[in-house]
Order: sequence, then C-alpha cells, then structure tokens
Amino acid sequence: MTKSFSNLQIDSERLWGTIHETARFGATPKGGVRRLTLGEEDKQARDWFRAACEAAGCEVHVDALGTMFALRPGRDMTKPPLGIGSHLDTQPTGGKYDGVLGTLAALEVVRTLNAAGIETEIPLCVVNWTNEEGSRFAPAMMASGTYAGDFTTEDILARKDADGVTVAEALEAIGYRGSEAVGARRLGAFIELHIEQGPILEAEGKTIGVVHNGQGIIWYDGRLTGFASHAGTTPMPLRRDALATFAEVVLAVERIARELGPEAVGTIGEATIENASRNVVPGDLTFTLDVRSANAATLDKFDIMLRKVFEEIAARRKVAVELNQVWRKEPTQFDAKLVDAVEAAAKELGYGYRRITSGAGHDACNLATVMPAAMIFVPCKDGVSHNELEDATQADCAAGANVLLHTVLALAGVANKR
Ligand code: HGY
Ligand code: MN
Ligand code: MN
Repeated sequence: MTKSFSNLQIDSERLWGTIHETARFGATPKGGVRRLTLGEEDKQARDWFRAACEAAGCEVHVDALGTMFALRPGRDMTKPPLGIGSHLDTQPTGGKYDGVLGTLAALEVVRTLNAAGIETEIPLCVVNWTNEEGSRFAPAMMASGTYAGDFTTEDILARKDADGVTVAEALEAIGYRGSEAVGARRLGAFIELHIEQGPILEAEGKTIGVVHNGQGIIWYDGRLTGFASHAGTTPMPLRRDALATFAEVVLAVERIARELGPEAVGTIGEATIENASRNVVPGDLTFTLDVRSANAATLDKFDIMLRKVFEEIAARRKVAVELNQVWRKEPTQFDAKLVDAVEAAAKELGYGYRRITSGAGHDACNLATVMPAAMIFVPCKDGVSHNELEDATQADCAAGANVLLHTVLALAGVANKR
C-alpha cells in the first residue's frame, strides 16, 4: 500500500447516495431495479453516469457497442490506463447493487483522488460495459466478450431481443452507438468490485472476497417437438406431449447437476409453450439452459450426460429434443499479481477477507483472457441477487470501494499530490 495514503478513504455517504440516486432509473415497486440493457431506463443511467464522470474531470468515450470509457489522465499518458468498473444494466427483477456497485465505486475512487489532489502515474479508465446481464440480448457479458475477441462486433450488432429488435437498433434508439471500434481502447489491467451474489462471505462474517477464479458457463437453446393434438380425444398412450417431456428434461438437469456434486449447477430459466392452448396437447416447446462449473472437464461431462439422457427421453416419448450450445465461457483464472494486490489492500485496511471463487460471470472474467484482471467481492444480504430483494450494507459497500481505491493506488502508482 502507498504508505503516505494509507489513511485515505472513499466518501461512504457520497457512494451510498449515488447508488440510491441511480436506483431511481428503473425502480420497481418492490424496491428492485428493472433496467434492461439499451432500454429507456438504461439510457437515463448512462446519461447520469456520463455527466458525473465529466464533472469528475474524465473524458467519456463510447464504443460501437455502447460501452462507456471515462478516462482520468495520469502523469504518463503513454501507459495503457488501469480499467475499473462494471455494468449498469440489470436483470428484469434485478437489484440496486449488481454491477452498479462496481461502476459507481470506480467513479467514487476518481472523486476521492480528485478531492485528495492525487495524480496517478498511470491513467485510470472507469468503464460501464454494455449488456453484462445477457437477459434482453444473449450472450451475457456481451460487450466485454467482444472487446476480448470472443465475438465480432457485426455479429453482436445483429443479435435480436424477443421482439426482434437488434442490438444496433437499440443502441441507436438511445443514442449510444459510438464510433470507436470495440477493443480499440487498450486497457493495461482491469479490477472489478461486485457483490458476491452468494452466501459465503456473509455466512463466514467476512467483509472482502479476494476472487481468484470464476466458473465457466455454457448456455443452450433447447426445443422439444412433439405433436399438438386434441386434449379430449387423444388417448394418453398416443400422445407426443412436449410439456410432459419437458418435465422429465427439467428433472434430468437437476439430477445431473446434483450428481456432479457441489462443483456444478444447472438452471432452466426460461420455457415457452408455442401456440399454447388449454385444450391442446403441447406440441412445441422452447427453453434455455445455463450450466456452470469452475472445472472445464465437469462442463464437458455435464454436456455429455445431458445429451445422453435427452436422447433416451426423446426416443421413449417420441418427441424430438434439440439442444443447441449458443455460448461457452471457459472457467476464469484471475491474475496472481493483481489478486495479491487486492488481498494486500484488504489486509492493510484491516478487513476480514478470504479467497473465493466467483459463481457468477462478470465482465472481468472476459477481460482476464486478454489482460491481467482481478475482482473484489463484498457480501449481499442472504447471498440473494437477481432478485428485487437484493441488498447490501453501506459499510460493506464502502469497504469494497476502499479496497478498490488502495488496489488502484498500488497498481497505478502516485505521481504526485497536487
Ligand atoms: O449470469 C451471470 O452470471 C451474470 O450475473 N450476468
Ligand atoms: Mn453483475
Ligand atoms: Mn447479474
């Protein structure tokens, strides 16, 4: 830790105020936030974020997928900036902290450095990544994945939401289709603060999670094709019922995940009966499947077991089962040096901490494939997230932001005190 600034702390009230000020954009009656990527509420949050970053002396640039880069100059502008930030989009029934904490804590770090008159050696860049959630447009972590070279910008601009609106059209509708090529703005490293979205830190009474790795993810689109027929006249043995087949598919996913033990999870989050009608045996059903593990071999095993079981169910029920992999993100190993820097900051600041695996995907997981990256976690209430009940304490949010601040000072260096 930079000795002379070891007492420097972020302004907890100011950070807490910004989190609750931006929670207005898409606020839901139950106290959550619905701010789907590239919608009107996202535009409001983006406009707010741009104004706040500019007021803090940053130059804001927007790339072709709408990702926002707020550049704070450092003494040596020949060096690639240290990136800090997260995302401002949320799930349909999201909370106030997922993504928002990391983005606004990064802004708070800039505000704190400004107030202390500190110029860093290396420039800083506060980043708001477009569409981390992947709820409106697949895949998740879409913009950081394109930045990391996993997708082409053209492919992603053409992705459509459930209403057939493309990413390009949505970006244009809110005025955030930037001219800068995705990936053109080089970053030297990236640190992301995020709520844990799981129960471990709270259960162990720890304030800081020093994230050293992250689960890999596979996303599938599934389709079951049986035969739509009359609910009254079709004898049970003759039915090719897509929904009854789906019931077996759902339980098979759950059984395989449990069989592969604690290091695997499987979730069917969406299902639609096509042309549903109460007096028609469902003939056509689509669904999505999300499979995760921190171990790539377990992901492979999950895939093989799924396909085998689905084939058996399909043959027995005479219902075609299609399972198309639409996205695979390998498990993440974060950069040892940066992870150590996060741990050193947590230790110096006297917070209880532990090393932890990220169960959720994050933009930092994509960036880790192309630059040194690391993450900082803080607890959230009951480990709940992707739910309007998502909650965190002001003290924990401030602790995470302080660890981010001191990690930044250690990595970006202090050129001088103005
Ligand atoms: O799906 C995820 O893990 C992230 O929250 N988008
Ligand atoms: Mn997130
Ligand atoms: Mn999320």
